[in-house]
Amino acid sequence: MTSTLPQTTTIDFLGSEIVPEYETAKVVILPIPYEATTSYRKGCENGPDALLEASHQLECYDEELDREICFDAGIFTHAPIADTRHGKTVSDTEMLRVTQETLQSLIEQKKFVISIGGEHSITEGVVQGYRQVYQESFTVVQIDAHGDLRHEYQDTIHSHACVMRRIVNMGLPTVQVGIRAICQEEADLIKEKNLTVFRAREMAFNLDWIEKAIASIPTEKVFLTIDVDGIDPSLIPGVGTPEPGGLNWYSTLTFLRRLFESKDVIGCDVMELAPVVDSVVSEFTVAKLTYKLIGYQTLAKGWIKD
Ligand SMILES: [Mn+2]
Repeated sequence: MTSTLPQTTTIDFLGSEIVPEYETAKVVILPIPYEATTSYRKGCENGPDALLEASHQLECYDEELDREICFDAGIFTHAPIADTRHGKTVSDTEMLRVTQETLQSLIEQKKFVISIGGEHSITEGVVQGYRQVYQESFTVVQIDAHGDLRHEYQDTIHSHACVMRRIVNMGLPTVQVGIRAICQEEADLIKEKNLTVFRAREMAFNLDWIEKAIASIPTEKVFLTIDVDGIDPSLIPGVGTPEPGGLNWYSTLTFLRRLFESKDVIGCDVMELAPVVDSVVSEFTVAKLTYKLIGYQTLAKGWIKD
């Protein structure tokens, strides 16, 4: 466990002109460019840098919140961890260990961390970091096209397709939103354990699901994991396993704002961005989504500066 300040990265969220001192930053962006088990389209190890570069095109001023949120929150970008780029090998055990330890250290320093991936299997290590610090239970709210509830996939239990099964096995409550692709094993598990699942098919035609989903969360504290393929691939085509029929932009934002207002969101991650050559739509959309998370948390926690 390190007690020194985290090393800075070469690409800062929103750009280097507005980076606060680490000590004063409420928010830490933690890039985790790890990819080992993606099974269809590859490239999510390049997600974090693409998101960070795209964030330089964001307006600091959030027109919904009527604030330059970045100056209220203070956003510090951490150096990448568990980096598999350029052919580097990081074992799943090592990725989970460094992720858990880094999260634990940042949470103990009272930072609101947004981990950016990288493949979804990383979330197991992220959530373990919160479990080291928080004694009380918290709910893992997942936005995703997929259940990620398989026990094992392609000979590993630490696959992107298994991450929510690991979390269910930790004994944490879960609420899954936007789900539209599961296998028989997952369908059986959902019934057997009576898991809370909001299916995209049932969410498509009215917005009732937003309040129902909030009401279904059994704890005050929430960890939010977003696999960006939960949102419709027409908005974010740059994912490893695209599925039609996903969440639209404004219902996603409405849900997230309600979630941050009504619950204590202790952390979040944004996973599985895999950039598409010659298109910046995906990374810009995910960068904007990340800034919206920061904005909603800033409002919810009263970080607003006069
Ligand atoms: Mn997914």
